[in-house]
Amino acid sequence: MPNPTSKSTSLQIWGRANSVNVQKVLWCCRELGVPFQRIDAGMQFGRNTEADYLAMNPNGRVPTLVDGDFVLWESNAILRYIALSHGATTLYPAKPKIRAGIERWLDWTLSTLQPVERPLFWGLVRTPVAERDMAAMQQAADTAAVQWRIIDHQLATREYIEGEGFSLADIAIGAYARRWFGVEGVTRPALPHLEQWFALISIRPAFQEFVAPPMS
Ligand SMILES: N[C@@H](CCC(=O)N[C@@H](CS)C(=O)NCC(=O)O)C(=O)O
Repeated sequence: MPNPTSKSTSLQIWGRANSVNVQKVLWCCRELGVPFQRIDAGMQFGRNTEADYLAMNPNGRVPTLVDGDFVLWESNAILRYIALSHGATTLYPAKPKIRAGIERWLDWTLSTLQPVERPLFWGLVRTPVAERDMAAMQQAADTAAVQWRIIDHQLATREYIEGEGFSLADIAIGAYARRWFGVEGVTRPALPHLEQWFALISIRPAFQEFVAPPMS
């Protein structure tokens, strides 16, 4: 049964706390002051392969959001829904060009950044030390660095990723940046704008609460 880690309300978020895609959603909720109940699911907690979970999310992945009788999966779709339904302006501005810029980064995070981050994270965090292939890990880091350089360039002329301030784009990319800067044993290129931005977003209380904890 549910293992609530926050005040019980109608908004439920299913997913283990060490999942990057769950972390993004929790971070967003806290930024907006949206109360929620998180329920462990995925990996060692199971649940996500059971019929009742699959009825909510046929992918058997986390997170899944339940808001009354409304069920939603895909972490970035969940971010958009939470922002829209709580009237956020700077997190997800209504102006088409600004919003489209943010949308671009939300899509890019899942289509381009996540696939190059995953091998590095799994190889260095979820693989026992004795089994780690450090040459392959450095190659993975070099591959990921190509994408982080794009963000570094984007941040050369602005404080936050897109828009008029801290936005959903910072949350989506920031959760992955915690992993990029957190893994050990590989060499990363100096990316000063990215580092400056990460220092800025990582002091946010919601980041500290949900994204900063030790990776596992
Ligand atoms: N594109 C999906 C990906 C979801 C996904 O792959 N979630 C991972 C955790 S980050 C998962 O469910 N892993 C299986 C598990 O936890 O058992 C999203 O953004 O929500």
